[in-house]
Amino acid sequence: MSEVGSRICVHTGDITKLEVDAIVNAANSSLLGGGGVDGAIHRAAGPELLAECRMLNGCKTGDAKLTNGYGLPARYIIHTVGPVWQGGGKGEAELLASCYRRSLELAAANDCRTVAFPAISTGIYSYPKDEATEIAVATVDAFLDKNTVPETVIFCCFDEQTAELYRQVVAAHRGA
Ligand code: AR6
Repeated sequence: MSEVGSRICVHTGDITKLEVDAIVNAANSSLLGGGGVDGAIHRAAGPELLAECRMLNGCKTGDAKLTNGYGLPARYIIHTVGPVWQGGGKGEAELLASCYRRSLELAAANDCRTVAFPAISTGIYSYPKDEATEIAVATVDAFLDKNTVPETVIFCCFDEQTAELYRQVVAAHRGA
């Protein structure tokens, strides 16, 4: 992915702190908040976020919906619903790829030049990290290859171990 590779960054830290055009939320289908990164985003954005989310009528697994960022430094939040890991035979890989694709489509449609993703489905939803990271990098890589917006995608990892895994997978794609 030589040229595209330079448009992908790996960052370690809290996604709610990032000054980007959009951050992606690993939500659930109610879009009404939860634990993990979803809880952190709702706490940081404030109650107006929940009020906007209530009007969205939820979101299907693999799809995404956009809201304002409210109290966040990010202008928008793209809420996507990852699959719950059920062993791999329930279409989880395609659904996870769809989360990344649909989020990027919404980012492009709203002229977001910088977008940050958490490691969707790899926390409470138990998706194996190695496989999820491959899907995340491959799907973002393919999208950036065909689109000029977003310009930059940041994989925001909550811990250094996850960031190291992302760096390895991104490097492997760069070499491809
Ligand atoms: N910044 C960046 N990454 C984070 C943060 C943060 N502030 N907090 C957690 N992570 P999870 P899921 C990482 O469980 O597996 C919620 O209840 C975390 O270390 O947040 O898609 C929703 O409402 C992990 O690597 O999301 C759903 O019900 C990654 O974010 C359900 O959890 C995703 O972990 C979704 O589960």
